[in-house]
Amino acid sequence: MCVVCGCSSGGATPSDPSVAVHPSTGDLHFGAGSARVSVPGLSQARTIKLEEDVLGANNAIAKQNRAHFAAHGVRALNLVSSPGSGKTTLLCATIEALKQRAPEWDVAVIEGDQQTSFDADRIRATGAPAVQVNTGKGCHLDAPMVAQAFAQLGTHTHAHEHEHEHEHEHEHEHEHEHEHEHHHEHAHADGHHHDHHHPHDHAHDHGHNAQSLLFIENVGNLVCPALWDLGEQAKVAILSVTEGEDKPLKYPDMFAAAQLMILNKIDLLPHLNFDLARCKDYARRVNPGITILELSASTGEGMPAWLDWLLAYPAHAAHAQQPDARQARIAQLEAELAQLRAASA
Ligand SMILES: Nc1nc2c(ncn2[C@@H]2O[C@H](COP(=O)(O)OP(=O)(O)OP(=O)(O)O)[C@@H](O)[C@H]2O)c(=O)[nH]1
Ligand SMILES: [Zn+2]
Ligand SMILES: [Zn+2]
Ligand SMILES: [Zn+2]
Repeated sequence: MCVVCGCSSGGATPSDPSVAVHPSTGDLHFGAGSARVSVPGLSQARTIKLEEDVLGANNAIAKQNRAHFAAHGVRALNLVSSPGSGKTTLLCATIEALKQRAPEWDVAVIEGDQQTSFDADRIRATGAPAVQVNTGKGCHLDAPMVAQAFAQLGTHTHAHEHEHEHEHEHEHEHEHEHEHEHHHEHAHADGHHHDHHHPHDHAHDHGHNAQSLLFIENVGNLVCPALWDLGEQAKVAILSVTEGEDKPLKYPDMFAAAQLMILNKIDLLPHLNFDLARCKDYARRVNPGITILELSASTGEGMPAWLDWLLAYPAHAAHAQQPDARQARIAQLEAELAQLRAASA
């Protein structure tokens, strides 16, 4: 018997219960354990605990982001996809289209990429403010990155300057790291929570900023961004028809976490064997409630329905109140951790 892998002479079955071996093909499934991932040197229980801790820290900031966005009348959307699905192209087209359709809306973008700022430059070329976040080796944006990027955005600074003009005297204490200048202070009992219900009118809801969209282009990656709450109101998964219709089944977490799936590059359909109906069916299998839109960011086909969805967005805001996929995942992890503890006790 090999000490390292635990295989016995009778058959090559690893002792690690988190790895499942298919009896006939020998295929390995490292996500078969309760943690759904295998980390060398860590037990499933320890892995779950680690994930809980890391996600828990992220979630606390995400909650602050959500309150902060709400305080500024900002609706934040987290755009997730594989690399090259057309996120930046869609954003540029959307910003241009909104100039005509809804010029009163403020649009700003946080651009996540590992190394370059090409995409932020493309957004800035439309005239919309954009802040690039380079993640380096990181494969997803997290809530603290978004908090800091939001603080850099011009629209945000403007809002706070506006408050100053109105000479508010209320106290405002930011317990989290927040680099933007607050010319006023308000009391935040639970971290950064802008209380917009306090009696004197607060600049955050003076209304000039009430229709503001913040697009967060996540790092192109269909795996990690599903788990990370940035404080957005909705995740929008963009799948281009060149990627194959089975992506929702291959990356179920991502499509389960999204409220909307955009099928992009439909202008290419005549050249492909992409089965639209099957793709939609797969997406609905992992997420029965998902809205699906087909469009081409290049030709503009299908853009009106996307703009309708964006502009009707208050109707979708209820999602933000409901426990999202990630919270459900944490609850599931907690339950599994409790079971593991009970089993080992
Ligand atoms: N034919 C066609 N090409 C498109 C469409 N949308 C985007 N593209 C092309 O797809 C390529 C990738 O588009 P991007 O907008 O850079 O994609 P992205 O998702 O921002 O890429 P990353 O930031 O690298 O993840 C570019 O060559 C675009 O011109 C579309 O609707 N139809
Ligand atoms: Zn603020
Ligand atoms: Zn991009
Ligand atoms: Zn990641």
